[in-house]
Order: sequence, then structure tokens, then C-alpha cells
Amino acid sequence: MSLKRALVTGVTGQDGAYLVRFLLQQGYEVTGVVRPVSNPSFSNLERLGVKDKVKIQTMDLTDKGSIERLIGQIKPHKVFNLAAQSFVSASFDCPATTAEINSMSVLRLLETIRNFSPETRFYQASTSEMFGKVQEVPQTELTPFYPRSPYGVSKLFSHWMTINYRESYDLFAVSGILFNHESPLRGKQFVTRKIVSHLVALKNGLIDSPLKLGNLEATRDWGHADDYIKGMYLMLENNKPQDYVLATGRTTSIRKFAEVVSSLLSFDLVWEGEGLDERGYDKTSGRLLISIDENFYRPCEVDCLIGNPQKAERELNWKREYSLELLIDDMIKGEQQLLVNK
Ligand code: NAP
Ligand code: F7E
Repeated sequence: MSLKRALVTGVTGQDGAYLVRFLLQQGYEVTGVVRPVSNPSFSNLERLGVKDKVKIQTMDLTDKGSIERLIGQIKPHKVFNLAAQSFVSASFDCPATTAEINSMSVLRLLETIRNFSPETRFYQASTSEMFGKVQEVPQTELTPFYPRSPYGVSKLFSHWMTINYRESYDLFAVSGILFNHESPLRGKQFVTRKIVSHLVALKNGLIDSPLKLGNLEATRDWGHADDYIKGMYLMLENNKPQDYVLATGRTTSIRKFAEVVSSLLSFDLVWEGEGLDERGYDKTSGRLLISIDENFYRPCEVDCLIGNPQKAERELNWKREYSLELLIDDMIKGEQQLLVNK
């Protein structure tokens, strides 16, 4: 029991895999929590070569006893709560499930730490989606919230609950307000990976059908997950518990993202038409690359996000290695590597 012990929920996801790799490098004994399903997917941990170095345990975040048993037994120095129904679009279809896992489970975790392991430092994965219809540009730790989806609302509950437990019970509990961060491990339903994987497949002749997208005009502040998990770690290494924004300070539209990816794949993307009739063609071959599908629009959109990371840079000495261009390059290489390994 002498090693530094970290427990990571959501270990099978994008951030979980990068965080596990980093914690192992820092000398932590890492327990990764999976939900009780018969066949969890460890592909992200395998891709980073850390699957066999992390202790995998099952814990049901909807079950108080299950959480109490594991945290009471391990008494981790640090808990990183990354598990969530994280797909904003799906939160409109299953708002109650989203709230159960994204809100109530966080409360169960906080209660368990309060009662069974009060020395544990707790990280909550808060999100720029809480800013939603933005009240200030760029967004900082002080910007008022205005969530625009059940996902955003569910995360706001957990955000305030984390602050409330810190203030009420003196727990070292912090929220990282993270703007979009992507990587080759990003889930395929998120727009960046969707664009990259589809265009790489088109380029390699693996598919013929065009990429179907929704709102091209929304803009996001995109960074790389491997930079952002280091910020999570620094927040729990801090002298006192505080919340921080992690962002790049640059915002880019979905349209521009698709143009950059196309260009790096040597497509000459040109747009024709408007609204739902807009199409993106490869000018050289005349091939249809992108069409618009209204099913990918949301009932309520977050139009523009851009964060100010200065507090984290100043107080945590948080640094980013990846620009947007390096991120896209890494995502394309990751996709091509998957094809080679097939
Ligand atoms: P992700 O790839 O979607 O991973 C989500 C993780 O949560 C997976 O391990 C998933 O497990 C687990 N999970 C989902 N439903 C669960 C349930 N009912 N019970 C237990 N575990 C469940 O997400 P990510 O991009 O790594 O993000 C990590 C965290 O940061 C999330 O909380 C997300 O909301 C938040 N966040 C992400 C971003 C971003 O841009 N990536 C920005 C701000 C905040 P399965 O493999 O079993 O599905
Ligand atoms: O959408 C637009 C869509 O699903 C980005 C999660 O990690 O980051 C993520 O949430 C934008 C939206 O990510 C498609 O309307 C257009 O404006 O990639 P996304 P997200 O909703 O920003 C935040 C910070 C989180 O916390 C979340 O967990 O892209 N868009 N066409 C599309 N989006 C998708 N998914 N698919 C499309 O075809």
C-alpha cells in the first residue's frame, strides 16, 4: 500500500487511456474502473500499450454500495472521475440516463469520499458545454453558465456539487472546465474523428458514400487530449483545491476543420449550394465528399466556444504541445495506422 494510488473512472474512454499512461509514468498504481458489462472494450488502453499495466476493477456508478466497497477498500490518493454519457447529441434522446450517470453518480462518489476516504483528492470532468449560450467571450472560470443540452445541465449539477462538497466538508475536490479535446482515440461519433475517419476511408477507396454532417458553422476550441489530461493531474497536485479552464484560446468552425483535413489528404474541397442542399466536392475529380443531413443538427446548439486558459497557465504552469494543425496531423496518422493494422 506504499505506492501512490489513483482510481480512474471512464478508463476505457479517450481521456481515460491518456491519463492512465501519464499516471503510470508518474509512478502511480492505477485502478481503472469499468462498468459491469460482459465485454468491456479496452481498445484505447491497448492502443497506448497500457492495458496490462492498469488494474481493472468493476464498479457500478449507479450503485452506492458498489462505489463504497471499491473506494473504501483502495482508499485512493486521487480519484479522477471521467465516466460520463459524454455525447451531447445522445443527451437529447436519453436525458434521464444522462443525468443518472453524469449527475447522480458524481454525488454518490462525493458522498463516498466524504464518508469513507476524506483524504482522497477528487477531480470532476466539467465541460465548456456548461457555458452553452455564451455570456462572455472568451470564457473564463468567472463566466456565468448557460447550458444548452441535457448533457450541459447534467454536468453543471456535478460542477456545483463538487464545489459544494469542497466548501462544506473541506474535501480536496476540483472541477476542470475543459474545452473540446480530441485525439486519434476520440469516439467516432464526435465530429472531428467522424470527419477524419470518413475522409481517410474515402481517400483509401474503402468507401464511396459521402460524409454526412450537420451544422458546419458551429465553432469549437479544440485541443489535444494528451495535453489536457496533464492539466487534470496538475489540478490535483495544486496547493489548494481550485477550478480551472483548460482551452487553447482559438476557435475554429466545423467547416474549416473539414477543409484542413481535406487539404492534408490532398482533396481540393469546394462548396456548392446552401443550407441542407450544400455539398462539398473534390474540385479535381468532381467527386462528392460531403453532404448535409438534418439528422445531425441538434434541437439546441452551442454556436461558439472559445476559452481563456491563462489561469491554468499561470498558476499550474500548464503547457500545451499541440496546435490545431498538429492535432489534425496526429488524428490522420492514427487513422492511417489503424488501416495498416487491420
Ligand atoms: P469518452 O471517450 O466518451 O469516455 C467516456 C467513458 O465513460 C467511457 O469509459 C465509458 O465507458 C464511460 N461510461 C459511459 N457511460 C457509463 C456508465 N453508465 N457507467 C460507467 N461508465 C460509463 O469521453 P472522454 O472524451 O474521454 O471524456 C472524459 C470525461 O470528460 C467525460 O466525463 C466527458 O463528459 C468529459 N469532457 C470531455 C471533453 C472532451 O472534449 N473530450 C470535454 C470536457 C469534458 P464504456 O466504454 O463502457 O462506454
Ligand atoms: O460536436 C457539430 C455539432 O459532438 C461539435 C464532447 O466531448 O465536447 C464534446 O461535445 C460540433 C457541434 O462535440 C456534426 O452540432 C456538425 O456544434 O464533436 P461534437 P461537442 O458537442 O462539442 C464537449 C466539450 C464535451 O464536454 C462533450 O462531452 O459539431 N456537428 N455535424 C456535428 N457533430 C457531430 N457529432 N456529428 C456531426 O455530424
